[in-house]
Amino acid sequence: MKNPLRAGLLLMISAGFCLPASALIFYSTGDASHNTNAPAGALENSGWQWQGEWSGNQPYWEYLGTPIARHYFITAKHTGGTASWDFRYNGVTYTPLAQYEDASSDLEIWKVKEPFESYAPLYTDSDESGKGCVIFGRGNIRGAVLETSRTNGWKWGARDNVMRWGTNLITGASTYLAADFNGGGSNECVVADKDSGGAHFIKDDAGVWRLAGISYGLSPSTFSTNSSGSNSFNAACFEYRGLYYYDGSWKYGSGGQPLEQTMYTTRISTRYAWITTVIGDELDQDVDLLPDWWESEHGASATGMVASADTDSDGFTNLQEWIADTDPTDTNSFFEIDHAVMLTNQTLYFIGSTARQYQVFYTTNDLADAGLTWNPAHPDPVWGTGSNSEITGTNTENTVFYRLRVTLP
Ligand SMILES: [Ca+2]
Ligand SMILES: [Ca+2]
Ligand SMILES: [Ca+2]
Repeated sequence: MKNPLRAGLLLMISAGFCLPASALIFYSTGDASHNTNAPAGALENSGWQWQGEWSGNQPYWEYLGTPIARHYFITAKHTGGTASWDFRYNGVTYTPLAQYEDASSDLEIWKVKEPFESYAPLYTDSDESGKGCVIFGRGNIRGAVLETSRTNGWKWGARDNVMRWGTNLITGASTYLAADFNGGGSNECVVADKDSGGAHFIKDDAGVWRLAGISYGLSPSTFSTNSSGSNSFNAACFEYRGLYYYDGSWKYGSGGQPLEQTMYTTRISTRYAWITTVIGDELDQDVDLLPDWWESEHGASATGMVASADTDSDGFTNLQEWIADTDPTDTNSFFEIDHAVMLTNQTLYFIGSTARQYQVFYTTNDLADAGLTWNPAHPDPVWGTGSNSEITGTNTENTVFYRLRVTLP
């Protein structure tokens, strides 16, 4: 039985039944401040920067989610999130708009209203087994030693809602990624209650850290010292011979080898097709902010354009041309104010995309002034209307400079 990481919630899954998981518990230390800052060195940029917080219980940010496209983040279905919850990423709070539950796994994707400025690449290869992974969680810390007569694990301690990172080695990859709790280095961890939704990142053969899994649960996670389970407790345990454990029924741990708890993680690579159907046109495999479809249309392949390059030498990078919805292969197609008519009401004309929003700003400063102030010339951004797009300012100054801003919603 695999126990998903949220205490009290039981999920039926094809492999048996599971109890959800939460905060990381380390083999090497019970120090609650261990690994509470972004990993450095060989593990720098291994996913910490792509963790967002997901909660319906503010001021506590209970779970984690990972942005995977401009308007989508992925988390664990068994967290039970609803549209009334908030998602917070890099200090910005995002509004959930739509929920997509995977019928075949514990994955859940949410569409949000406001766009993400960055998002994580996905692990799509099926070679996860044997690779190390970096894990993020914000659940329970390590509690009391399980048994005083021997060291075989720790009970789940208090929940401090602090994000931590740890590592483990993936030893199996089928429906879930599996990793054992057996002391593999100073950062080895397993998940505990409220770590659900946290990400597991693996480095691919090209050296890019990618989202490979979402924390699901542990097997077993509930133990007892008697056959009835009357004094049951949750624990991180690397040797449960001599203890009773719950696996659909109470069983006794026995045998000739140590019984190590196994962590199960919902696998991204086997659900990639479903993920791409949800995020659709926003799929951006190389996470350079240019969607695959746009790179395919204008470049050599779905990942063949360089965002910072100016392919057609018109002075605008490919990323700027995507934002403005201009043609990155046509030197005559770029973002500009076409002309202005200066009457009582001053109107700017431009070629505007119907898929982009525009706003005019003005300043009465000289453009060479330090601390130039730009003011909106009209209240709200407006959608482009094609080659005849126009915006009339409501400002009344006699001498001003205008500028036009384009936004990708
Ligand atoms: Ca791209
Ligand atoms: Ca260009
Ligand atoms: Ca162009």
